[in-house]
Amino acid sequence: MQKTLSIIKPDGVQKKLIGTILNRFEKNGFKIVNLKYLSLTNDQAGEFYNMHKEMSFYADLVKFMTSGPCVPFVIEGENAILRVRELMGATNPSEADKGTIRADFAESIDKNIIHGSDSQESAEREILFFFG
Ligand code: 3AN
Repeated sequence: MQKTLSIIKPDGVQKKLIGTILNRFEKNGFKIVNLKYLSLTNDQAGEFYNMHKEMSFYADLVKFMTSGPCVPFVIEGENAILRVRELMGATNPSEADKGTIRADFAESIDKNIIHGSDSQESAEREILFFFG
């Protein structure tokens, strides 16, 4: 059993996809074990993505993540970290496999609907970040 952190990003909330996305995970056998609806401040978004601080897309990423409310949630299940990322699809939706959340709903690499922790270490850090 593993826990991982996912976020329905501002574009997902704006497009009224909260229920659809949570259902994707529930129907694939996962449990949602914590959830919030909030707006990130600049400082919070900057800290959450601090590993990307040197990247050209960092400023736009922070701007996008603070552009509206988002829904961070904790998913629990077998091999959750990897399987959640499989259900999300590739970072760039044009490269995401058919039937994945990003292939079905995301517009572009910078507005890509959903986040999912990429390792055990990230999952622990990110769950702590949102849920203490
Ligand atoms: P993932 O969310 O698939 O783990 P990361 O961690 O590499 O992807 O990137 C974090 C976020 O930064 C992505 N979800 C996306 O919103 C944004 N991002 C990543 N690469 C790019 C890029 N080349 N151009 C614009 N935004 C990007």
